[in-house]
Amino acid sequence: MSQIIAPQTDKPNMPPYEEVYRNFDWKEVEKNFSWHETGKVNMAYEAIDRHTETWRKNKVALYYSDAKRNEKYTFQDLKDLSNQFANVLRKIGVQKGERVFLFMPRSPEIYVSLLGTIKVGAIAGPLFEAFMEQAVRDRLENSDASALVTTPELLPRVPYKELPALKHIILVGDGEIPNDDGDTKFYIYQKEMNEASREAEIEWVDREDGLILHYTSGSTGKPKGVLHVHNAMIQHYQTAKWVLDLKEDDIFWCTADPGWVTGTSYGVFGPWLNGASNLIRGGRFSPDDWYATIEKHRVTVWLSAPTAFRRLMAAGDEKIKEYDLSSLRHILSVGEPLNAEVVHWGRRVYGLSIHDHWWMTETGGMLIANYPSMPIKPGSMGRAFPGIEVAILDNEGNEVPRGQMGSLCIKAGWPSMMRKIWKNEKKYNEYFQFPGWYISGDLATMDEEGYVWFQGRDDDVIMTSGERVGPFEVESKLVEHPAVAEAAVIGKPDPVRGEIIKAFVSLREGLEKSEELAEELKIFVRKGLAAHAAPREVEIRDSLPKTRSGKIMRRVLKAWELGLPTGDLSTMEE
Ligand code: 6R9
Repeated sequence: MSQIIAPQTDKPNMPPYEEVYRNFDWKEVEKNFSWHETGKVNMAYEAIDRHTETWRKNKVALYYSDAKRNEKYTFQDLKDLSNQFANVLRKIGVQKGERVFLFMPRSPEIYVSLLGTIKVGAIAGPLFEAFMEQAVRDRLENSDASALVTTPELLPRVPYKELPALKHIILVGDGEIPNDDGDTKFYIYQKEMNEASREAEIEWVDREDGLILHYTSGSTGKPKGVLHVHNAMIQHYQTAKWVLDLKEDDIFWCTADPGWVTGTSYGVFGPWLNGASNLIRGGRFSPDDWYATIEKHRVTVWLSAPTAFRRLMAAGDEKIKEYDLSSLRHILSVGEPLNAEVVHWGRRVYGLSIHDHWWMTETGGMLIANYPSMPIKPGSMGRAFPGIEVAILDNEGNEVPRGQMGSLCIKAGWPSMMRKIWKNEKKYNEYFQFPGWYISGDLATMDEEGYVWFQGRDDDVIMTSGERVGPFEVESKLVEHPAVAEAAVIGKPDPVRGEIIKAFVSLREGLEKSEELAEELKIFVRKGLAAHAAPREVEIRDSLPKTRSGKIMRRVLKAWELGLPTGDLSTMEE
């Protein structure tokens, strides 16, 4: 198989793997936090306020830049601002446990709102800015969100008059409060902030109280609300320390948006719990912009996704020579399979191995990783984090021999494990069908040394450019179009994006297929759901393969598409 690459980093935070894996205890990690003794916990305090009681008070916590803004915030600044926002929420009457959603383009205000929300003990719900009306509605409806922070530009996508639980909307940026605001009260962020005090009482909560709600897609049904609790900080802290290898002088750049779990667990919590400086870059991906960002901010630790690395690879090695990337000392990747080829390319052009690691929205934090202290096997996701037990199980829940493919499962009970699927206990229980084990839905193999190799998803979930898309959501949108009778959506392998979304549709009676209609359907999903969820290919067919019970057989379409054997067709309709 592929070669082994020896560790490169000098003095990594993590001691040698075998030693630490044997002796690790999460209980010891808790001792880094004062709530270990007091029982009074709040993530925002541990991530921000705590550092203002030390010399880190005036250390830059957040470097923010986009095309228009270029700003710095110290830990003290973030403490003051989040206190102000907490006071805004208190003034309008938001209580502990209520859901406060954040629907904005990347900006410092998202981070301030997120921290302020957590300070009052409310549960934060970050939404990706590209969501269109249906996606926004599903999430606000399911969570019964009582408050929303958004911008005037995004407000038209929020059907607030049809969301009875949504009582307050706080608008960030210049804009008018709508004339006809129904039962929802509107506030202007800057005005409220200006009037709010910088002193605020923190709502001390239980370690098992709700912190954040991230919606994610499964293969069936509406998106699921994955609830994480304050206790997750134990895992965020330790994984950021050992996997991200964050040190006092680092400038850490996580390229993920806070609408996705990577953008909060490792774009907010992990680094700040460690007192590190975070860089946030707004705007869209472009190779020049990204390299210029690393050069300008002297980024030292960089966490991104395979799709970005593949696009940078496609942009050519020459481009890299135009920038000074010498500040980089550690690079990481997550979200999709990182091809061994990309690891080798990284070593050639950046002089650094890209460290792949694995986890999911549901797991709240990293569980399997390549550590700076451990040799890398390119193409592998690495080994179990200390305190984590990984097993590859068969359909009965028995461990398969090393090297054989099976279901990637984790011994239940790590600190950042989700605590709920919001209002859906049945879904939650589906993850735990083998007693004591969490079933990830991924297929993998494990080698003799415990390195885990990703083999695919066990379901129909699509991974496109690092974003998880449930086929059902896209299909539901497509069938809303008046021309569409039925729709089936698959992920089609793509060298750059990992997978692209391909939709198969059949039309209503009497309608003719055309190129124009196929284009129109792509736009329909883009505008109605989200750009990243829009199919890049639409194929109009006379009918779709179905089971006798009427379920559309996505796997058959996929096999046809890829020219693979279709497998068992016994349940297929004539
Ligand atoms: C953090 C995050 C989770 C799914 C997961 C798996 C895929 C994540 C991977 C990987 C191959 C890796 N995935 N890391 N596949 N290699 N290193 O991505 O969360 O958006 O919930 O996605 O992503 O299929 O089950 P989320």
